[in-house]
Amino acid sequence: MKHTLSPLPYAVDALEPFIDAETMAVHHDKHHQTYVDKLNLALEEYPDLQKRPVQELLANLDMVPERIRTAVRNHGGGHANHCFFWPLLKKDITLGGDIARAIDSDLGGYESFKDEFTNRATLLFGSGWTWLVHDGGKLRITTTPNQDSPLSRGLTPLLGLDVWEHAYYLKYQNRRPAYIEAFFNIINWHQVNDNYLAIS
Ligand code: MN3
Repeated sequence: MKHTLSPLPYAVDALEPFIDAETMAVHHDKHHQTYVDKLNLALEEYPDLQKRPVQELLANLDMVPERIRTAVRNHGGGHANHCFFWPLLKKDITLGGDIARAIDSDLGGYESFKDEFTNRATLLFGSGWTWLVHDGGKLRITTTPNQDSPLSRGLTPLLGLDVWEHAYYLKYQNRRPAYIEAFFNIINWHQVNDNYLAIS
């Protein structure tokens, strides 16, 4: 059974003007598709692994044969990170609920969260992701290089920002800070809250 690319859960122009339609189309239809294709290629000779959710493989990379481990980490990570990312984006959603209270108690409130998240995303060298995660005890902000998943570090992602240039270059060129600032207008806090409530 092969992994497949689900359609974007909204129109490509739904996030305008913060993320433009062309970027969304290329990002989803080309970049994400490529991660799916290369993950399938890596798993071709491993039918048992094909059946498992990619999140499970990423949480247990040691159990993935060494021959395909890097491919699963990169392309499986790319697939999982982007599947996680698309539903996190929506305009005009206000922060509230249990996640708001957790941000207050663990991170010192929204402004402090936003400052730290922005700094980590801005300073991340090269390609990678900035995350709001739950570490089993509390919320924290972290980054991963390339397409590494927080799941491989035993962390539960709640919110993630793709800071690869392919996520913003067509509209923002080298201005990563402007892209990061725009992101705060399109965080789907309902989804983040659901992710938080799903932690058992
Ligand atoms: Mn991407």
